[in-house]
Amino acid sequence: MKIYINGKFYDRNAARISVFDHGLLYGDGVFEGIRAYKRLVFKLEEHIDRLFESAHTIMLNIPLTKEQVIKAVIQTLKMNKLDDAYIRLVVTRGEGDLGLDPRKCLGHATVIIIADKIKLYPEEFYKNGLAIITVPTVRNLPEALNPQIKSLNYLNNILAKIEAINAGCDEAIMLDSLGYVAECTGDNIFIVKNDHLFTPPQCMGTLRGITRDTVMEIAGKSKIPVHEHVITRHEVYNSDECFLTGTAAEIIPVVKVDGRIIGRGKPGKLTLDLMKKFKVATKKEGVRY
Ligand code: PXG
Repeated sequence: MKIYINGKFYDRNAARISVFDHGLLYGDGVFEGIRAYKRLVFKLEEHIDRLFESAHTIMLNIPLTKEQVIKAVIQTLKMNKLDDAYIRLVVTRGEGDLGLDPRKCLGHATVIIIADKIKLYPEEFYKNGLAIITVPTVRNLPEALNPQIKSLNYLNNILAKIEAINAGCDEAIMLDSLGYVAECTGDNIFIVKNDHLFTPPQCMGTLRGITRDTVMEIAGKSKIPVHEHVITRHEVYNSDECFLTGTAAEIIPVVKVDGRIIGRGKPGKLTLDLMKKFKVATKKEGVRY
């Protein structure tokens, strides 16, 4: 495996960064998770745009243009001879001193690209659906640390993930500070009611997921009405169908939430149809390498 760090490729064991890197010391940095399917990088421009937006908000200067980042991603995929891959793109503030002050970082962000094989949820979950719970850890407040920033500080999500794991679940619904549904620890959430799709709006502490956008686009083309709307737990419990979306998970059906059976307790018709259409999109769309 060859890993890209600041323009050079290193073997896995030689790919190292400084212990003074503020990405490590403070979670001061941003990242993206991207997928490639059969030598097509899915929604690459969208991921790069989001990376640059995250960086812009935290005033982190990425020392490459968008085109150069795209080139580096492609180069990393080719170097590793991967047809299908999960790409982790990380930009940290770089090496500084033992203080928060980002001005002390050497003025050069650390850019890392790792391309590896993807490990999906077990196939049975796509067939039979996931059981998830809501957890006590509330999603970061948009007015404190906006979830739109895909920062290296994922402790909010990790705390929720730990609560899910302790309860024997693989994913968890995180609520906002008022108790409305925000999103899951690494996925967005959708519900279906009377053939309409609903998902929380960004202002609820919901990341504008690229898979979420893709699902909304597919639904639009299929004439399925989509609403970005406040969602309560009651509405989730009484939905006809529920599913999660994310780059790693793609579209995964949910059949139980907090012990309540969703719909008929099996992946719903609309969910299965969207899963099929999403698969088709990943096979024909993307940047070829
Ligand atoms: N919400 C959150 C909080 C995320 O981190 C998504 C939604 C889905 O967004 P995309 O753009 O991927 O459709 C994410 C992204 C993992 C993992 O290991 C997942 C993400 C990030 C980091 C790791 O499952 N998901």
